[in-house]
Amino acid sequence: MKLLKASEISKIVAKSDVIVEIVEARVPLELKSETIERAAKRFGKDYLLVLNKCDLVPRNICREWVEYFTSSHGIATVCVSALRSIGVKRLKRLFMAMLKGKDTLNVALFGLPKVGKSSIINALKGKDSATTSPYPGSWGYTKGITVYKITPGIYIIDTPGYIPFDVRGLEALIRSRPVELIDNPIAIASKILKLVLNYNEKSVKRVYDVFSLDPLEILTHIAVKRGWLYKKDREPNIEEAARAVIRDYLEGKIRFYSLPPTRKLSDSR
Ligand SMILES: Nc1nc2c(ncn2[C@@H]2O[C@H](COP(=O)(O)OP(=O)(O)OP(=O)(O)O)[C@@H](O)[C@H]2O)c(=O)[nH]1
Ligand SMILES: [Mg+2]
Repeated sequence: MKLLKASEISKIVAKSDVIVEIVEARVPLELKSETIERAAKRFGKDYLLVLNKCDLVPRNICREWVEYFTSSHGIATVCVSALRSIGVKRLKRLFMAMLKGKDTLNVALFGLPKVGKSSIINALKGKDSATTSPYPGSWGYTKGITVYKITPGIYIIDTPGYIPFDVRGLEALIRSRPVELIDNPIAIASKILKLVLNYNEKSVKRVYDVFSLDPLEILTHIAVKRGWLYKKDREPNIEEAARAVIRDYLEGKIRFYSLPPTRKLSDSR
């Protein structure tokens, strides 16, 4: 699976006018990197943070995240959903305003695999030009740097997913390789379930129809319910269930969202 190399970032930033970092509105802080913002500053380029997949998060929570980044950190931030075309026209208008007085505007998109970089380009263009895919490395993921013309004068650079050195832990692990190649999927899926349960106990029940706070119990339930049993001893294949949970998490099937650090956890339940 091809990822964007750190050494390629400076070259792209140097050639661009606007640097856009894409994260998911569900877990913005787990996906945001200092690397992109710093590169934009170093080259004196405009930097914009886009919280994509806002269709998976209540509107007021998206607003709170925008407020958090804009007011507390002075970062220009917008919420969009490439899939549902929410906020896309606004984003386009923003780029058109930035184009004023120039012949061309080159906009570079960066972000971890599967945050929706190529989907945003398609939403801006109004048709499927850039290939997209649901899981890291699955057919259609972005393998190279490609430039797309959005409207006369506005060019958007799509880049392969990037795993920044300062984004570690769960998100980096599940996005840096195809789900089939993840080592120890049971430990990773257990972390996902614990994270989701911490924010919203009900969401696991909604997807898997089991109420438990024990990840292994949940994985066993999924394996039994779906008939995933080892042939030799008929024991539940919880490894298969774990990979299913990782895919569901990446696909946004498990409805959950994190909250800005300024917000109390109990407020969301
Ligand atoms: N729910 C939801 N899903 C989205 C949204 N945008 C993209 N997706 C889905 O997220 C997955 C990844 O989208 P891509 O556009 O391929 O992501 P990418 O960042 O270009 O991924 P790489 O090229 O692998 O780095 C796809 O299954 C999309 O359908 C969105 O706004 N909402
Ligand atoms: Mg892509």
